[in-house]
Amino acid sequence: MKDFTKEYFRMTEEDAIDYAKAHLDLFDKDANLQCKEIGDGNLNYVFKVVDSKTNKSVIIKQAGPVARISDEFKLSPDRNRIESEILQLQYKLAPGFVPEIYKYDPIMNCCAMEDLSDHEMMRAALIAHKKFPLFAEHISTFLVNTLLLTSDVVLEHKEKKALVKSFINPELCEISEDLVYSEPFYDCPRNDVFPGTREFVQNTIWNDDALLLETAKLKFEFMTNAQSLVHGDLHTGSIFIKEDSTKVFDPEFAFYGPAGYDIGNVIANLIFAYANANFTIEDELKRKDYLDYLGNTIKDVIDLFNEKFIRTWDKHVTESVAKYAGFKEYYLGNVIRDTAAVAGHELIRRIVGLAHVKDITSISNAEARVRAEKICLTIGKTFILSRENMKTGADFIDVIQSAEEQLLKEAE
Ligand code: SR1
Ligand code: MG
Repeated sequence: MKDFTKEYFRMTEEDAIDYAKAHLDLFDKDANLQCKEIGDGNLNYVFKVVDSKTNKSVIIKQAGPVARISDEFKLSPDRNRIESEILQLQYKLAPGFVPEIYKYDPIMNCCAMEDLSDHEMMRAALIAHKKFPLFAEHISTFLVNTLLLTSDVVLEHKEKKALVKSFINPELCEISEDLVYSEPFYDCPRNDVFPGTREFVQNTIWNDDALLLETAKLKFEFMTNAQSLVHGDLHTGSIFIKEDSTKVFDPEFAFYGPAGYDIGNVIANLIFAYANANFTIEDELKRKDYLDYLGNTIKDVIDLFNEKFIRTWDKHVTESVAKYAGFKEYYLGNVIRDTAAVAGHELIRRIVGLAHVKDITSISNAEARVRAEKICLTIGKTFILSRENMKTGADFIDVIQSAEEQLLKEAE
C-alpha cells in the first residue's frame, strides 16, 4: 500500500480503496471494497468506494494541480480545503441541503463525503424533462441561509472578515473573471461559438458598446463586492436531486462575492433547461406543460427568495444601521438586480465561451440549437441591460417571454 501521509500523488481506483481502508473510519475490517472513478466535471477526480457486503459507500474527491479538462488551467489544490470548509459551514447554516463531509486531507488534497447516489444530477434530470415540485422551496431556503447568514448584516464584522480571508480563492476566481466576465464579450480564441450562431453573437454581443460597458461594471462588482460567502458555480450540474431532496455540492469556486452570483446561476441554468424543453419536446401539450413547470419554478425561486430573505433578515439582523427603515428593501433590491445581471452573464458565457452546457449542446437539430442559443443570448443581454428593473419572479418571466416573441417575429 502506498504511503498517503507524506507527499501528494494522484490516486488510482486501487489507491482510493487503500485510502478508504487505512484513513477513513467508515468500513468494517472485513469489508469488500470496490471503487470506480465517476468524475465527469472539468477539474477533479471523484472516486466512489462501495462495500459490496453491506452496500455502505463513500465519495472521495481529489483535486490535482491542473484542471482535468486542460493542463492550461493551473489551479491550487487548496480548492479542496475551500470546498470541504464551506460544505461544513453550509451543513450548519442550511441543514439537509449539502452532503456531509467526513474528512479533509491536506496532504492528498482530497475529502471524503456522503455518497448521494440515490439522487441524480439535476441537469441530466431536467434534460430528461423530469419535474421536482419542491426544488424552488428547497433552493430558496439554501440561498437565503447561506448568503444572508454569512453577510455583514448578520455576522460580527471581524468574524466575517476572517471568513473572507479564509475563502480567498484567486485561481478559481480568475477562471470566472476570464470565462464569465471577459472572454465571451470579444472574439477570444478560447471561445467556442456554434457556427450558425456566430453572426448573431458578433452583431448583438461583441459589437454592442453599451452592453460591453455594463459587463465591465459587473466584472468589477464580481471582483470587489465581498458581500456573502457564495458557492461560486451553482449551476444544475452542482445539484443532486430527487423528489423530496435537493443537495448542493461542488463549491470549489467559493469566495466572498455578490450574493446574486449564486441565485443568478440557478436562474440561468433553469433557463437552459427551458430552452432545451422548448426545442426538444415534440408533443405540444407535453411541451407546454413542462415549460409551465419550469417557468413557475423560475418565478418561485425569485419570489420565495424575496419572501424568505425578508423573514430571515428580521430574525437575524445584528448590524444596527441595517435596521434603519428602507435599508432592507434597498439591500434586497440590489441582490435581485445582481441576480439578473449574473443570470445574463451565465446565459451568454455558456453559449459563447469555453464551457458549454448539455441542455443546449444536446439539441441535435442544428437549426433548433441556433434558435435556442439566440433566445438564451437575448434573455441574457436583456437581464444585464435591464437589471435595475428586475424585482420579482414575474419580471424574470416577462424577459423570457419577450425574447421568445422577439425572435419568433424576426424569424417570420
Ligand atoms: C476550466 S473550468 C470551466 C468551468 O467549469 C466549472 O464548472 C466552472 O463553471 C468553470 O467556469
Ligand atoms: Mg464543478
